[in-house]
Amino acid sequence: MAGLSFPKKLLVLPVSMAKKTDFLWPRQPTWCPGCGNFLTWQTLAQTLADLGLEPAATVITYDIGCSGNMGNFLRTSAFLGLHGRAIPLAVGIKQARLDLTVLAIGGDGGFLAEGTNHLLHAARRNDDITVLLVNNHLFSLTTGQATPTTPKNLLSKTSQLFRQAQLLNALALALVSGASFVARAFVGQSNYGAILAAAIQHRGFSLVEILSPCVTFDPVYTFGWYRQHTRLLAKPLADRRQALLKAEEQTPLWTGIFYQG
Ligand SMILES: Cc1ncc(C[n+]2csc(CCOP(=O)(O)OP(=O)(O)O)c2C)c(N)n1
Ligand code: SF4
Repeated sequence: MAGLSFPKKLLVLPVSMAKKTDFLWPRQPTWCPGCGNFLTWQTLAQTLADLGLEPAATVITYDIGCSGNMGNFLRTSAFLGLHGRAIPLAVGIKQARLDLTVLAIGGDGGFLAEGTNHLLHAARRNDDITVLLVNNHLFSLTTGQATPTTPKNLLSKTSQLFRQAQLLNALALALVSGASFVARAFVGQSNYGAILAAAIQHRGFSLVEILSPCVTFDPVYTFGWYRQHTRLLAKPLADRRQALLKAEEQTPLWTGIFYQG
């Protein structure tokens, strides 16, 4: 594939003894009770510990937003950036320090509206970062305006302005841009941590679209809805084209690793 390539053999790094609790600040998050972000917070802390990573050698860059607020509750090296700009921050940090594990966390508003260009170019260049796109279908921190992923049947405060708008599909955009690892996960699925782990371990650009219910502003795409409508892929698709077709299906809504090149 085009862009940077990485040695197939993984570098052997010293394994840290850090535990899950070492990745958590001892303070209670301020998300609304029941918000999907709680599960990402807990699952990611466990995954980073399971991977033997060191909190100080793990850098997470954050967008503004409810998902971006995770930077106040996950204990790693961190940079809380501007809305839509967590990806270029992550790219810059990785370019300067190849020894660090670098992730970027942001919402569908940040990565698919304000900062879409950064997502596409990081995928195209195969930058060695992991992007966790927390899709709750809305600009939630600013109380629920429509983003490029807001389905037509979810009536947000600004839906009437965008009735004709085409939705953006994060996985499809990443796949056509050349991303070398593309996955989707629902925060409530049992192998959520395994999908995050595979993305973090992948050498090159990895994207995980995270289906994360906003229990305050989204009455449609609830935990129950996702449990009923998502289905797990048995294994990654054979090629990018097949992955693209699967990524665009809505019924069922597939989760799992779609493509790894
Ligand atoms: C450059 C810039 N534009 C707009 C805002 C206002 N703003 C702050 S949070 C936010 C919504 C965030 O939505 P999203 O990225 O989807 O994350 P969520 O809150 O849904 O997790 C917006 C529009 C900002 N802070 N900076
Ligand atoms: S507004 Fe939505 S996304 Fe934000 S903390 Fe509350 S439930 Fe979570």
